[in-house]
Amino acid sequence: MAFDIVADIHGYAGTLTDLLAKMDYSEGEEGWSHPDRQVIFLGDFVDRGPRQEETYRIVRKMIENGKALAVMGNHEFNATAWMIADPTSSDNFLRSHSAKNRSQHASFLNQVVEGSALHAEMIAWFWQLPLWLELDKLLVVHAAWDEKKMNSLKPLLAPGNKLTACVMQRYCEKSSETYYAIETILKGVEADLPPGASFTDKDGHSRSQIRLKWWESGPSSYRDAALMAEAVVLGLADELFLNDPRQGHSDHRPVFIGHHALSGTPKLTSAKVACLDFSVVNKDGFLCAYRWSGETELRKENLLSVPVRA
Ligand SMILES: [Mn+2]
Repeated sequence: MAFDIVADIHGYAGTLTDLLAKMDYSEGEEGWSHPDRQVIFLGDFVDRGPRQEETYRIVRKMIENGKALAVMGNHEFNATAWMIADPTSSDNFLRSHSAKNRSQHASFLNQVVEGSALHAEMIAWFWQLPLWLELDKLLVVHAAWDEKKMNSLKPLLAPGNKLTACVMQRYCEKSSETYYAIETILKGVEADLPPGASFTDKDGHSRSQIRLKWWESGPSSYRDAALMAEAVVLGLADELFLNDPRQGHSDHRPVFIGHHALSGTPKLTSAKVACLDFSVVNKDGFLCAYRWSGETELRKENLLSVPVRA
């Protein structure tokens, strides 16, 4: 099977259909399809963008008609946790309904109407998304492939690597193995900057942690180890970092990830790991895909992208 792996969409349904059309998919009675290829979506269908319900409908229809596969992103996980009662937390929900969390989720809650039947339907569908896909010749996960952490989750997951109430409950304990496993898989591997160092993210928040190229290992500077937008990377120290959480990656299969909000013209991350998230949420961002046809070494000519449109 040949797959077109598509990055984080965040409600940009028009940009998604631009990308599908560019890859010679067409829309028929059964939704978008290609005669001999399938899409694999990397998650993060919702939050931020203008047409979140439509994005959900396009993706869901493709999956139900056997034209696509998908994994869960951290935004679907957070949307699910937002709805789960947690009597032990200060405001009774697994994901706190704090002002900060509500503002991050506001465009979704407004577009689907919080508490509506559509809201419940979408959350029920999010539960069905696998946390990762391990195929014969390729690996797909939203942010980081970590076999040890995946193995720790497997006994707690439903068949097909899907969330369960048990996983959600254990995730509540912020020091649990389950919490760290979910955080790594869906949000990536992070390291602290040197004491006193920080950068400002796109929402204006000061950050003292960077996201890492988790598949590498060995001595590295903060700058070389970071998997982040270019403007952030160039501002990082060119000195070796300590307390390195990276474990390398030995699986021979290529890995596709999203999540890391890279900037600039889409380019291939490496021959074995491709991050396809080029920030569709930015006005100069791109929605990016990789057209995979069985190769074990990824090739830059198989990357394809379209500029964002509302
Ligand atoms: Mn994400």
